[in-house]
Amino acid sequence: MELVMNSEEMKAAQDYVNNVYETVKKRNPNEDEFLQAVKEIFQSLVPVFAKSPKYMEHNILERIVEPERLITFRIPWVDDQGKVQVNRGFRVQFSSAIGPYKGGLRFHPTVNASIIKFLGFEQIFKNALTGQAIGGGKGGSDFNPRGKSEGEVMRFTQSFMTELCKYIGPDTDVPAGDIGVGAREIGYMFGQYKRLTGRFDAGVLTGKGVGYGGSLVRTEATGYGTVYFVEEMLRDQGLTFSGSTVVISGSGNVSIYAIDKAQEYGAKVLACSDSDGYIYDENGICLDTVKRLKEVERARISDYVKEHPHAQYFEGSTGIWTIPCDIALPCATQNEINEQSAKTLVANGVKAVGEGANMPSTLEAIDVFLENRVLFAPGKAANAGGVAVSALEMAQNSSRVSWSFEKVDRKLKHIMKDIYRNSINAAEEYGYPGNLVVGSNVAGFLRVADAMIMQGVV
Ligand code: NDP
Ligand code: 2IT
Repeated sequence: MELVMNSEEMKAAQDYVNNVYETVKKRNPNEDEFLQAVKEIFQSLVPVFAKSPKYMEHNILERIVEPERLITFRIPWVDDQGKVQVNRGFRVQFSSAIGPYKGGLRFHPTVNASIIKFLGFEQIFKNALTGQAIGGGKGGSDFNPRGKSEGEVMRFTQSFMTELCKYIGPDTDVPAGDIGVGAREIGYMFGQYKRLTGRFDAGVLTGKGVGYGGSLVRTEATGYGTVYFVEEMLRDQGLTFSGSTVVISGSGNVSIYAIDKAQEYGAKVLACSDSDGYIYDENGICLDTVKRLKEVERARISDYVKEHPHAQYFEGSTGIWTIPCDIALPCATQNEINEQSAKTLVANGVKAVGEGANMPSTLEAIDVFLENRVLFAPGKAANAGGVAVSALEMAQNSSRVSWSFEKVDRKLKHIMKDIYRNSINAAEEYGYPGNLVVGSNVAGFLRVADAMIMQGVV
């Protein structure tokens, strides 16, 4: 995204950003995803440095981009054949400027330092946007849950926690789920943490089962929050989900509850996917089938057509973006929409794109959306509902109460509206009206940067 240069201050700010970015590139070679996330955020902040040089004087950028701590560790475990397996574990404790480190854990074979750092870096700004007192962190492992037995998943997850428990705590670092980590894995981790420490530290993890300290609405929060955010963005332009056609990638936690809320709002969801391919149902996706296949049977999305023979299954997950739709919600994984897919969506008349996943659009794809005046809701704003309800779970855990579904849902809706409003206002104030990429990055950054200045050089 090119920002317009119109003053000496802007030139000085751009030079500062370019210089720090070059240092980051040198220090983090071969970390493409991390550099992509850094580049997007840095470029958005140029108008902030131009307007308030104090952030340059305190060299906030070079500090914020360096994790406070990156922990990597060995995870040995025994498979069902009695063979010893070894995976690699990560936790990045990126920023504690405004609260304890907070962010999910991802179990997926593609996990490496670059992936964990891009997610952790994004999380700093996302968490600040929620208005809650949570810093930025992320973790996970290159463990592949696909095809593993219940016993294998439990043994692996316990071994993962045996090491991770040394670094986390309700006031230190509070992990939750992400790709490949849901209520089952959080349960095994909580059990192992309790056994190792001898304490029922309810607030050490979020996304727990409702029966032992979990918050109502946490399961639904990311998908619901994404739809709440996008509805707010649509409403500003006189549009709505009601009567629209929607394509939602993925069929995991975020996708399922995005489908749920979009349908409740009167949209027709035409397609969803998994990493192997996508289904197209012209009658609108049957969510009960998707939920049973994915949440209960842990089956493939291709099985959908066995029960709904009029629907079609196509191999390859990215083909989903060739389906004409009014609203696209990428809810699977990073870089799932490239420049070509973005152009196809635009050519097919897409009006709005809302990122339920983290960084699902490449930088080039974002440019295509912005240049073509597609309403674009970036992930760190649109998918912040998950971590926001995690923070509400922490609040309930510390005060030993549990709130009703309606109460948490109401708070979630308010938080998503506030994030939208604050991001739109920041975009306007810094000279990029309507640009939620700039607006969300700026609004998140200012909160963290001000806290860093107040806390001195630490
Ligand atoms: P899940 O594991 O529940 O589901 C992930 C979905 O995405 C599955 O359908 C999976 O298919 C698909 N997928 C995963 N990797 C790939 C890939 N490389 N290519 C194509 N499809 C893929 O994860 P979540 O729903 O929790 O997470 C989805 C996205 O949302 C991630 O980007 C995550 O970081 C983000 N997010 C999650 C939050 C949460 O609260 N859970 C909060 C905010 C953001 P398959 O089953 O074949 O692997
Ligand atoms: O990317 C994310 O915001 C998450 N995976 C949720 C993190 C959390 O701590 O709830």
